[in-house]
Amino acid sequence: MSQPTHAIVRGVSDSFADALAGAPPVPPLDVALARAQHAAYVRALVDVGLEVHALPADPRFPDACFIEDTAVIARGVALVTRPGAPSRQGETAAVLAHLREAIAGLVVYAMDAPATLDGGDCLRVGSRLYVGRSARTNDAGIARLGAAFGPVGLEVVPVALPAGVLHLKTVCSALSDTGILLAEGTLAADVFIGVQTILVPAAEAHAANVVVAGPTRRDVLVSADAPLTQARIAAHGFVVHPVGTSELRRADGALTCLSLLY
Ligand code: CIR
Repeated sequence: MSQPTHAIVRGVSDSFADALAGAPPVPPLDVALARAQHAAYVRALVDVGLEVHALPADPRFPDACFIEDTAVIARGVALVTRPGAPSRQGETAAVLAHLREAIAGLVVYAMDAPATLDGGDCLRVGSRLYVGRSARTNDAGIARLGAAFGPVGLEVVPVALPAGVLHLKTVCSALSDTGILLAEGTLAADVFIGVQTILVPAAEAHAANVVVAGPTRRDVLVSADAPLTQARIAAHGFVVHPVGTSELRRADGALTCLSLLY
């Protein structure tokens, strides 16, 4: 896995209380708490050595802080997506402009209807790019992903998601080029080809989504309220950085959702 040096994030909007959520949040989402958790996340990215660029929040798009869904970036290529939720499709304009203007040498592609794809459905492990076929990501989106990343040597592997799982990375994430975290009882581990799997206990399923960074890719941002998962990750020689995610989670967000790394 090449080592990311930069992160792009997007602020939590005043309209965040209207963010999409599978289960309507009761009580309503707390924008101030979400902002505080987002700020702590950005500090953790900086602490592990990433240069962070923040795009401004936009009240037209309550979910825009979940910027991961708007692009897939790997091997010098960026595919700006067409998110599966219609209310999120306008989020991509600012991301496209930033990727085109600010990152020299990046090849930037866009995605057209009828394709839809959320970045949260894309999990790169080594030279494979697993992609969840989900309520947000359709076959045309998966084909577009293959057309963008096949030429740079990434093999796209579709994965059917169980009903009720929002994104592939809702239940798993990469720890290295050869290892993943996977929430117990969600996907069969043999979906992933030749990788070592660390299981996350069902009670901490949300913590299967982590961000790996740092100069030697040994720093891992992990949900703060997941002690068993933190211990399992640490036992494999990683340095754990706990980050609070409770309010972002109530809008179905997790750690990878909040940044684009490159
Ligand atoms: C949504 O439903 O689109 C947002 N409320 C949550 C998106 C989370 N994104 C991600 O996991 N990549």
